Amino acid sequence: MTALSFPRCRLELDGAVGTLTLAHPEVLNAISPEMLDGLMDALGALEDPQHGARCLLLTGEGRGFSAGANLGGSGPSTKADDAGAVLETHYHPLLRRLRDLPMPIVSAVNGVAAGVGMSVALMGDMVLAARSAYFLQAFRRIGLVPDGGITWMLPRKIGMARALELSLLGEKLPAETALAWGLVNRVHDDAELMPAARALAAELAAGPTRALASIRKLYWASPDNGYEQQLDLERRLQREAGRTRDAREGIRAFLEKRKAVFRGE
Ligand code: T3D
Repeated sequence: MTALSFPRCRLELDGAVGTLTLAHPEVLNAISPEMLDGLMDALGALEDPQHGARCLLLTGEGRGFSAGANLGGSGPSTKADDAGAVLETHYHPLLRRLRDLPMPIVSAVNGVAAGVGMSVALMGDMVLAARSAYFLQAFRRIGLVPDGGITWMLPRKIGMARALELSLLGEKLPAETALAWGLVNRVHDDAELMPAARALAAELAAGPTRALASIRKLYWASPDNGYEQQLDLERRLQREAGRTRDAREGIRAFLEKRKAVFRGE
């Protein structure tokens, strides 16, 4: 295993799984520009081919996933003229990078995911939550509006009525309710969360990575595409997938009645 440290986060590379941990537990991993720079650098290391990572596992250190933007130090309160500036300079590049990552993302929500911390947690293609975890649209509690792409994502995942309710009332959404609403994929007993998340990440990391990356692309494109555009995109990405070594191996393995061995090529 290789462990790499970055400002307010760390990346552990174990086989083909890269675990990226938000690491500022004293403030429930509240996100600062420093942490955002660290996360960008960590993603750079994750994508470095020499590490061979084929799945990202995202989680938080301590009892929280993230309490959203760090309200101390250089937080929004110090930017009365433009509380959104850091979105453009720091958050949006990170979110776009996660959206475009050429490998699947598993989020393990180990505790509270509040404010923009909830936006980051929900960047997981598969979101697993500890039974004690909860989500919180904290923004309205401090007189701000939801950000980090959440007003695009929430209505698409849980419908407009529930999205508005969460954001307008700013009440806690427990993990079990998030599961019932389709916001998370699985809820695990707290002690079981990380073993389950690691097992899922390892399974995805052993998959046909290029096809999985294209599947991510298809679903990210789907909400904004018409049916015809989506058919075209499927056609284009299928051509690419069909040319991979993994597709040749997958079909050969099926015909030979054995388990395919994918290499992410
Ligand atoms: O310019 C921009 O950045 C714009 C972008 C804005 C995006 C946003 O995310 S805005 C929303 C920011 N987040 C919040 O408003 C949530 C604030 N936190 C809370 O409401 C509560 O901490 C929680 C409900 C999340 C958890 O409550 P609890 O009781 O489990 O923990 P706690 O005691 O409140 O927090 C533990 C410590 O973390 C505490 O420090 P202390 O007293 O032990 O020294 C607390 O102050 C600190 N902490 C928690 N959240 C933040 C924080 N410190 C800085 N920033 C935080 N967001």
